[in-house]
Amino acid sequence: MEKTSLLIAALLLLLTNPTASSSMTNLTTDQSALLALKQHITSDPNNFLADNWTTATSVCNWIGVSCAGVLQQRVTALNLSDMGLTATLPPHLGNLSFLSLLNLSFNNFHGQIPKELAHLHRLKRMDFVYNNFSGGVPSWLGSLPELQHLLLDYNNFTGTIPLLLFNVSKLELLRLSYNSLQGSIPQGIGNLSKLVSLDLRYNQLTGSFPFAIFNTSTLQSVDLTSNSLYGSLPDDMCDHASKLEGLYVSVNRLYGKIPSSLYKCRNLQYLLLSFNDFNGSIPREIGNLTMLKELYIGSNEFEGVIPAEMGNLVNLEIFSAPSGSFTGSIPSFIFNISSLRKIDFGNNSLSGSLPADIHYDLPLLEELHLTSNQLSGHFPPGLWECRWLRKLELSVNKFTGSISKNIGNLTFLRELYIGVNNWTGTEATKLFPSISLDTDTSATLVSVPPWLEANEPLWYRYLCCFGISTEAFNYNFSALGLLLAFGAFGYPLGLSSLALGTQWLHS
Ligand SMILES: *[C@@H]1O[C@H](CO)[C@@H](O)[C@H](O)[C@H]1NC(C)=O
Ligand SMILES: *[C@@H]1O[C@H](CO)[C@@H](O)[C@H](O)[C@H]1NC(C)=O
Ligand SMILES: *[C@@H]1O[C@H](CO)[C@@H](O)[C@H](O)[C@H]1NC(C)=O
Ligand SMILES: *[C@@H]1O[C@H](CO)[C@@H](O)[C@H](O)[C@H]1NC(C)=O
Ligand SMILES: *[C@@H]1O[C@H](CO)[C@@H](O)[C@H](O)[C@H]1NC(C)=O
Ligand SMILES: *[C@@H]1O[C@H](CO)[C@@H](O)[C@H](O)[C@H]1NC(C)=O
Ligand SMILES: *[C@@H]1O[C@H](CO)[C@@H](O)[C@H](O)[C@H]1NC(C)=O
Ligand SMILES: *[C@@H]1O[C@H](CO)[C@@H](O)[C@H](O)[C@H]1NC(C)=O
Ligand SMILES: *[C@@H]1O[C@H](CO)[C@@H](O)[C@H](O)[C@H]1NC(C)=O
Ligand SMILES: *[C@@H]1O[C@H](CO)[C@@H](O)[C@H](O)[C@H]1NC(C)=O
Ligand SMILES: *[C@@H]1O[C@H](CO)[C@@H](O)[C@H](O)[C@H]1NC(C)=O
Ligand SMILES: *[C@H]1O[C@@H](CO)[C@H](O)[C@@H](O)[C@@H]1NC(C)=O
Repeated sequence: MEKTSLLIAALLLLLTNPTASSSMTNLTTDQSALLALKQHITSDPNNFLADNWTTATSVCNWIGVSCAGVLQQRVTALNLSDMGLTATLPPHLGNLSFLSLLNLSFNNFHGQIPKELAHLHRLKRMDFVYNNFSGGVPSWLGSLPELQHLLLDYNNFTGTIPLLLFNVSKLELLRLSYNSLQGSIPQGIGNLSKLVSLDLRYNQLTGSFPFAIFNTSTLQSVDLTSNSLYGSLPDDMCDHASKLEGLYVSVNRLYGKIPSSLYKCRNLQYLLLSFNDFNGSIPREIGNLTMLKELYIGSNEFEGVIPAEMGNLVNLEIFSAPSGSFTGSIPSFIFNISSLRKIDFGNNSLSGSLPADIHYDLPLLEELHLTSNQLSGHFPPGLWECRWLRKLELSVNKFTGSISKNIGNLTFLRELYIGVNNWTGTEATKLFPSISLDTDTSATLVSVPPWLEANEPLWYRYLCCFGISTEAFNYNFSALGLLLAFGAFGYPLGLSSLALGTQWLHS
């Protein structure tokens, strides 16, 4: 019953729809359009179309072509994704008047998008990602009433974002990243009331940040990374955009404080603010964003202490806050967020020692960066139990005590920077008994173990330049002995660079 009435409704729609009757097209038209496309293809390395798109069979059986229709079969989807095709687009594609999906992603289509595509009134999804289209983003895209997904990332589009684009009221995904777009982002972008995801990263966009975007209640992700946008985050940004999951605005010219009202974006998982001019302290309310997985706030003008409320971020995987002016100690709660994979507090003014008396619960930790702070005391034994640690940077601090022999358990360690500290190294002596750890023993590198030799360029770069930049002639070659011993004893064999720099290993 229901099906029949639906069918009748569809029939009526077809008969009365002015675009359907006026275009006077049929499946033969579709065939000519596709054959015109085939003729434009200059390279089809896998012969996807050459052998398959022949008039011997109906276009509806051609590879990448889908048909549908009530009265008559028409081409509704063209999906040539990832076929290795090189071609320009013929204007004839504009005759595929029933097309709702056009997926040309991951090929080498180039030239401009022909204006005849403006006739594709039923087009819902247009995916041209990873091609080499050039020229401007056509403004006629704004006249495609059904368009939901417009994906033009990784092409060679130039010029500005056409204002008319924001006339497409059904647009959900708008992606223009990795092109060479210039000019400003019109505030009219706030008119896209169904927008879910906006991705304009890696262009050369200037002007004010399009704050009107936060009026959109459907919004989940905004990525404007690496442009030149200015402005400060508005206090009411989460009043409407409460569904926001990702805010990616690193590498711009944003300033001002993080609004404390940010906690209202309760679904926020990715907050990337690095490389801007944000200032002030981190609001304690950030601890209410318990869904947060990745927090990047480095290379800004932030100051003050890291608020204790952040201990509530039990889903945090990446906490990256390098190159700021954070002071105080590293709060112990950080070491109890067991989801953490990466912690970066390098180049700040953090002091005090790492707590020795707590239970370290970081089973997933892969990277710990604490370089260039004023951290002192012993390196806590608990951290040697982070068995997935790949990168450990402790240089230029005031750590004392020894490098524990438990370092031998870190079999995934690839990079270790421990120079310019005040280690005493007794345990390391036990571990490597043949090495003398006198402060002023100098040694010449006579032979390099094969495992090290293979990594020589990397190793040389880290070892050499790190030390030389601080105290060129006070090189401690017993450190080098330690390095060789790693190879000789088969300890962390994966180690490919070890920067010990200028430091004092007292025996
Ligand atoms: C398709 O339309 C053309 C005119 O545009 C007509 O000549 C042709 O017969 C039609 N083909 C079919 C299968 O209806
Ligand atoms: C063209 O490709 C489709 C899908 O792979 C296949 O079903 C069809 O048989 C092929 N036709 C010819 C003539 O090779
Ligand atoms: C388009 O084709 C690709 C590769 O053949 C396939 O992975 C993808 O699922 C197709 N997409 C649609 C929407 O048909
Ligand atoms: C286009 O095809 C690719 C597969 O190669 C797929 O990942 C993508 O989602 C498709 N685009 C659309 C809009 O369906
Ligand atoms: C893209 O097109 C330009 C000309 O518009 C050409 O110079 C360039 O080599 C092409 N790039 C690729 C990857 O095909
Ligand atoms: C804007 O969209 C409306 C509704 O989809 C449409 O009727 C109108 O033609 C569009 N305006 C322009 C200038 O394309
Ligand atoms: C973009 O186009 C310019 C000029 O048409 C060309 O020189 C450049 O190689 C293209 N870029 C890419 C990534 O193809
Ligand atoms: C946005 O919508 C407002 C009100 O509906 C309208 O006046 C304005 O012209 C629209 N802007 C754009 C760029 O479509
Ligand atoms: C924010 O978290 C604190 C605990 O740190 C809690 O007391 C407060 O009720 C939370 N606020 C909101 C609005 O959820
Ligand atoms: C490696 O870890 C095991 C188990 O935690 C421990 O018994 C052993 O002493 C450690 N070895 C070294 C060299 O730290
Ligand atoms: C290193 O430690 C020694 C004794 O523990 C102390 O005398 C010296 O001042 C320390 N050096 C630095 C740079 O902190
Ligand atoms: C539709 O495409 C144009 C080019 O844009 C051609 O000139 C027309 O011949 C074609 N029409 C049909 C019915 O194939």
